[in-house]
Amino acid sequence: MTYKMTVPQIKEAIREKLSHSFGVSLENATYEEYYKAVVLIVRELLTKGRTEFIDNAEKTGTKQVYYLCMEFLLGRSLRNNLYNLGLEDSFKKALAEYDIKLDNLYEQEPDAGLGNGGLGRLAACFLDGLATQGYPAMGYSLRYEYGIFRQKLVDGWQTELPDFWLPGGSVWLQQVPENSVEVRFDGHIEEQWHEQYHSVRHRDYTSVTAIPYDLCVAGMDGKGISLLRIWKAENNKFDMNLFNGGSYMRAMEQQAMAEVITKVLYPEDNHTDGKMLRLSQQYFLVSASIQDIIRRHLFAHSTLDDLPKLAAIHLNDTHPVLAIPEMMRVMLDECGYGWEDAWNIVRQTVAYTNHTVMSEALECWSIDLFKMRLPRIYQIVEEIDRRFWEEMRWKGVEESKIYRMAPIGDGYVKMANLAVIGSHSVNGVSALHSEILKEDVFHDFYMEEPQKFTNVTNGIAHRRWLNQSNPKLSGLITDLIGSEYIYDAGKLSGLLRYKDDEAVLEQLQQIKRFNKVRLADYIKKTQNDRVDPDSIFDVQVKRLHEYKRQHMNALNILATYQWLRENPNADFTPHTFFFGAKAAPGYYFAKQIIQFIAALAEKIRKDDRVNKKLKVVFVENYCVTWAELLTPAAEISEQISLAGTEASGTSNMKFMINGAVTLGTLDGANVEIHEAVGDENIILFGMTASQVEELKRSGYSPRLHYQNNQVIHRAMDELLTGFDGQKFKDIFNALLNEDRYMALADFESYAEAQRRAQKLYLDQKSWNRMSLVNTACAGRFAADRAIREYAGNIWHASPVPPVQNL
Ligand code: DL6
Repeated sequence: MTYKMTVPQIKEAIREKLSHSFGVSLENATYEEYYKAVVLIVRELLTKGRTEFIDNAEKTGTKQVYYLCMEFLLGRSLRNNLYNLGLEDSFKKALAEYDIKLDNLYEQEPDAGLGNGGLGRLAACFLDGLATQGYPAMGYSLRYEYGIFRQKLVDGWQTELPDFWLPGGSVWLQQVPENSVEVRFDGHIEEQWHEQYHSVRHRDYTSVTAIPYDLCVAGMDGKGISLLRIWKAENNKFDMNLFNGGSYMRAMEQQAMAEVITKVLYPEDNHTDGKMLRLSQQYFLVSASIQDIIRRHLFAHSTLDDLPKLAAIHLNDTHPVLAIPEMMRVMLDECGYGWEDAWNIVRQTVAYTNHTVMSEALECWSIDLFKMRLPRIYQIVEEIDRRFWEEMRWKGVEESKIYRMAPIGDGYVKMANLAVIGSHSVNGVSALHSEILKEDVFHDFYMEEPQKFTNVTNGIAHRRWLNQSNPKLSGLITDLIGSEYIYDAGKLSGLLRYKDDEAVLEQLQQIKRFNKVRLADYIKKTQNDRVDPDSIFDVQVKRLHEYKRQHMNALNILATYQWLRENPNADFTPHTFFFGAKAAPGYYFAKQIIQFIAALAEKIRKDDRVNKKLKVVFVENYCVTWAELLTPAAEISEQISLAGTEASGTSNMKFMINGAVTLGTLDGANVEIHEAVGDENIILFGMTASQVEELKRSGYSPRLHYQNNQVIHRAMDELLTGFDGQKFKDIFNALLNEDRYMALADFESYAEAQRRAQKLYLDQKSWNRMSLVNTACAGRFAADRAIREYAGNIWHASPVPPVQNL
């Protein structure tokens, strides 16, 4: 279908929407109404495009991809959809004729913050990649009323404010009440054996209605459109008797209990706290989604036997893993399948991606809680467990090993084990991470079924993170190598031809400066802080977690500050360190690190001896929209996790494509970035994953680093004496006594890498060349490539054939 709209058509559509949907004239409409009118126009186009795309997929029997994930961190949608549909210019012109700036309408849109960080943003990038590559895909998630909290620092301490995104965000959502499904919790199970068959009755359950809301995501040129279906929990039972008896609150209770399921996104990243509500959210998502997938399939087919041929169900991390027993439940209890057949179908359809090696994030649910809330699902998991033991014993596997691999053990349901057992494919998200899964986290499983394990390195939606966020750089690239890279990011390598072209390198530098000024202006406007655009922009933005080692970065800044205040005339290129990070609300140590960074920023800001050369900015409420401004402006990309801890990272890829140089460890996808750009275009430091393991084995003593390294000693002491009215004793003690992520062991190497970066930066020409090489080599980190690998190696799916071939 064509999405072309002429300027007069757009003008008329806007006028009509304003008048019919909002009852206002062009003259009286607010920016918000203009924004919503434009969204409604785009939404209609997307819906039409999606219908046509899916019709073609169905006609051609193209396999459908279902991507289940508790998080989709979409950010804003308007610019992305207009860009991908090729309509940005026409809308800009049409609106200008009404004296409205399209950029101002973009500002009206709240970020859809339905995710915590990398995991959720990856899912959002994949919707773009799937659509652009022409795979018919649906994402499934929850319609959280409150997304990731808004972060506000009060005296440096993170506080959390609710993020009620729906007033500006719901205009993208189309409610589809006719596709609502029932999800059952609690109660008890009655099983009956008749001669031929066995029936299962779920009694006294709590019923919650799942209502779908759909949001379309356009791929490039709109040839493919992905659909994100997010479920809202409702229960419209209102107890009139209780109400009449004066128990007003109790009359509403059931409704409130149901609605709480999709009230708020859990703000934990790489951590799980085993709460009942979280389990309810997970089951709610998978039950509604699996029922929906099966309903869709049975609408066009008479059996589920061919489901694996026509559908791939992807479990993004362990959060949606209950999809496995839920699918079994539907097939056994509602579709009359026997165990073996149902199990084969499930295993051929479902695949699982692991996104973390953090033990605190590998989910386990207490059996008591699980059994009470999900009695039928528990029975099915027990049966999976029983059969697993039987099969492993039959294969002669050692008992202790079976115990480690079984889905039930130590009083818990172990979600990662269940995921591996119930899927036909397990992958990690970078080459190193996938190796660690095989060698460590899932080693027992790997020894039994090595063919199940594979790798798909993450990727980013480069059209969003380069073309849309950095129009000047993408404009230059298009001038130099044409626009094919927009469809095939591998073509960015054509830029390498210009790596010694002084004029091009000079242009790159100017574009970077433009983006730095743009960021500095925004920081002035939003945080009333002044940043020098001629200083080095050094950025670490990601969730606050000890393993990501923001505290090592801050400790090095503190040491640099100590040195500079004693040597104020030293030769030191002005350097601005940016941090953006949210801490999980209950993660006290992470909040202390934020406080440390904020106090350090303040201390340096007030010190006239150094504040022209050194600056720290803590970006409050880091989110997708902030990332879109920070990424194009960055010159140094801090990727400094302890080797072997970060599964992949994706900000490393976004920075790289925007020409920032990675200063990092050989962790996650940094290893592949290093491979892509070569030694001379990355600043590496620190231990490798195997050196980390070796140090753990031989015994790590952080105290020795404190005692033997004067720089560390002095910086840590200042944590104790404190600054800006605060002391950081807990951070001091944690570093001295445990230092779980070996910040002190890597400190010296990190400080040296920082000095190397300063030195390299002095030669602007060669720095610009490094920057160019990074952009040129970033093609392999596109989501399009990752999607092709998932489709080819895991889902065995193909794009919808072009219409003329139908
Ligand atoms: O795969 C996306 C992203 C990786 O890039 C990060 O390295 C990894 O930490 C993150 N994992 C999680 C895990 N989950 N939880 N909760 O967010 O996934």
